[in-house]
Amino acid sequence: MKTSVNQKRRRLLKLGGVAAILPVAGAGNHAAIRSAQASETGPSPTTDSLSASAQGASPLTSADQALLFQYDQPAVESNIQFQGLPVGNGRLGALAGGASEREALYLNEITLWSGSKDVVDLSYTTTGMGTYLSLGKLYVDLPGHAGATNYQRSLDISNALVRTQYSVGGRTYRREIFSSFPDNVIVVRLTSDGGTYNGTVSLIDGQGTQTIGESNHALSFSGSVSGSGELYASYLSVIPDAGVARFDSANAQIILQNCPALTIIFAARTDYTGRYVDSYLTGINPRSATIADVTNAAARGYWDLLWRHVRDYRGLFGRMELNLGTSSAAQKAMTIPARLQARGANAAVADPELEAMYVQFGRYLTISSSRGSMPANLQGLWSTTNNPPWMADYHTDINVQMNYWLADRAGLPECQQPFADYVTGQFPSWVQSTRNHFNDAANVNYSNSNGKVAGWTVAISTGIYGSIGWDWSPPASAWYCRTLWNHYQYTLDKRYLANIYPVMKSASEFWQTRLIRDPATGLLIDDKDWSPEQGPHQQLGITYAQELVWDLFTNTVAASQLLGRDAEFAQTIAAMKAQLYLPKVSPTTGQLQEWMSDSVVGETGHRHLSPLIGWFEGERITLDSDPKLVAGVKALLTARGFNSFGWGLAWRIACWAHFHDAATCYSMIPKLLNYSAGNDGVNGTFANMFDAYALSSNSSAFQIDANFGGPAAILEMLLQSRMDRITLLPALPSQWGTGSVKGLRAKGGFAVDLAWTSGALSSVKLTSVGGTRTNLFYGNASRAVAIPVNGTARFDGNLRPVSW
Ligand code: FUC
Repeated sequence: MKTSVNQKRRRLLKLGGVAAILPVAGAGNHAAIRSAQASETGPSPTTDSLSASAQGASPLTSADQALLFQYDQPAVESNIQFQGLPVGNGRLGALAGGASEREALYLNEITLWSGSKDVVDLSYTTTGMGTYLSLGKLYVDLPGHAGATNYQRSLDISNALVRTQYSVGGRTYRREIFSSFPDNVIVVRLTSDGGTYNGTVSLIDGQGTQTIGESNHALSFSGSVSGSGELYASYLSVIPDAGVARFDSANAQIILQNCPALTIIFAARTDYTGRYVDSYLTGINPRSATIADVTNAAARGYWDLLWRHVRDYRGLFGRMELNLGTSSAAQKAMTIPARLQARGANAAVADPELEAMYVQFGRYLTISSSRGSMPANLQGLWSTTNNPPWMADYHTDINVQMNYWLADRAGLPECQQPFADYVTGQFPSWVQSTRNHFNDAANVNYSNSNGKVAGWTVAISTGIYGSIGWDWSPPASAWYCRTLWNHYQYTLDKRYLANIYPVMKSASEFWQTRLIRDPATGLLIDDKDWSPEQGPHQQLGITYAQELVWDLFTNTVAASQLLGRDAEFAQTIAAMKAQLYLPKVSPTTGQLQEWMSDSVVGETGHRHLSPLIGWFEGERITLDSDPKLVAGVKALLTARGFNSFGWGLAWRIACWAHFHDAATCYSMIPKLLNYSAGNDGVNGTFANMFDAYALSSNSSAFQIDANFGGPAAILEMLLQSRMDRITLLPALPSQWGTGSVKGLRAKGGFAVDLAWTSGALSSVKLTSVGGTRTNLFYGNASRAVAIPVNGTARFDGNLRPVSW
């Protein structure tokens, strides 16, 4: 491409200032965990003043204050799942490898799935229930940049940017990568201090279609997923500031020649709608929409794209700040793999800034994988193959629910909406499958003995075209409803409640029809079932189900009253709730029973905490409950052990936080943060901070649940809430002696800021986000609070009102 001097100058003004304003922090320049508002300092002194004045003050948190994960090596491409740095706009994402000679982006679009519609697939196959698929790869090959020196890359979660910087031949080269929610594109910007880029840009369809060269140095692919027939398309444009970018038809790639800087803009879409009424797909090829995405983004120019992205992201991310104390200079100087190794190796040496960053990383992943489209799946959004573990689906017996433990607690209520949209969108399929297939002869382990069926439930796995896979799991619908209800508890949003209510009512109808009478007690119990995921099948009255049905009936009655609907139905299920068999403490073991009889035996230390669901995240059993019952819960939790992996640890920490046992909670955090290389069969955290789930002695899989559940459990150590109460610092470990949190959310409709000094609460600020009344608890102090909607109230460390 030939560019006139004036064109070149204009482009440089629009695009070229970015390298100057985004210095990559040097080693040892780790983030202070501090006020995000205070850290929005505007452009750094090196800002290109022309561009800055044209665009207004920078929304970027400056590099010396941002939360950064730093590395001195690129990802090895074959390990990109464990080492690649994630970007995502809730739908369109990538893992970036960052090698100097080859930038590799492993691309995903969260709705790209195989599978059939409305199938009950007991054998759990990729053709029946389906699997999440890889969108493809984007490569920028720069052979001349091999052997770079001064290499650094980082993930900056304050600004949602991946950056790389290195030197070749005395020149410095920089990259920035982000996925923009407002503009629906992934953007890669390459700049240099007087160097040039010579190489290729290529795009590979994960489903195998041929990449096409388009006019104006663009590439595209599009196709239809075999089986599901889902249509997908992608489009990529390479925009050099100067030099040449041209299409090489022999190899279907763009050739770069002597480009001092360039911008790559990538878009992808599918025809998925998420709605049963559309049969989930429009049948309209999304190609023109992806061309429009790229064209519109290119017209804005890099600076504007970056600004819009960062403003949008910070609008969510900046809502919560967390300070758990200060790490040592030596800790802050470490790269992430070394820092994780150190954290796991020596449980006694706290790294409070890393622990706070782990929480904020969970928020980053929430914003990046759960916005405006599908819920975060087993791998969030970031899967690198067409055969991800467990299809990277939606698992209903802990995993997808745990994915939504964090959003509302951490000030990201809109990120819960994809889960609600998913359930309400699939609901008609699930009702139909339950009606038509739940009582099939093949479902001998779970079907209703009375031969009747109503309402809905699902299997252990759910896909995206209304299909469900593996064994039926009768209590799964009740747990999905708990996740839906939870969002109402935090937001008091009645419009949302009206939207989810039919789903809750229908799940209650399922149980109204399914519950049977226990001949021994005359009480209502679950029919044949399996306690996830252990012990014998065909068990009656399992604790997991009794607790979840109690929860479902309680919340459905509350919802019906709040909405003024179905009074008679609510009365009926309230009466059934009063007749539910409630789990007992075993006289022999002293533990809460997982099954109705002690003669049923499972693994004491099993990874699942299914029978503890009424303790967390359910609310039936609390510290105020019958002491014998509480002791039984504690005995079972103790027997389950303290050594688990990702989600098993996260669930355990949340449970121990409800016993106000800070030391036990904290003892499990180094295990969550223990470094896993990916090929060592170690549980913990990979170099890219993704959760590592060991599958065998030489392989671990990425499973995202603990990346949300771990941070949520940490927040439960700082604040616990129910509709009428907020307990402050219930499990604060000595390692986080002095700190603060701003923007935590509490059930009952509140945002809470807390500060503490030497282990003692020093100040509380409560802001209504819809709530007006609650009761604050701290240690032995308590206080009833009434504030107007959107009002605030402040208290000192003894919960005495303070006027500031
Ligand atoms: C559940 C768990 C497994 C795994 C899988 C994805 O079945 O029991 O441990 O997390 O989900």
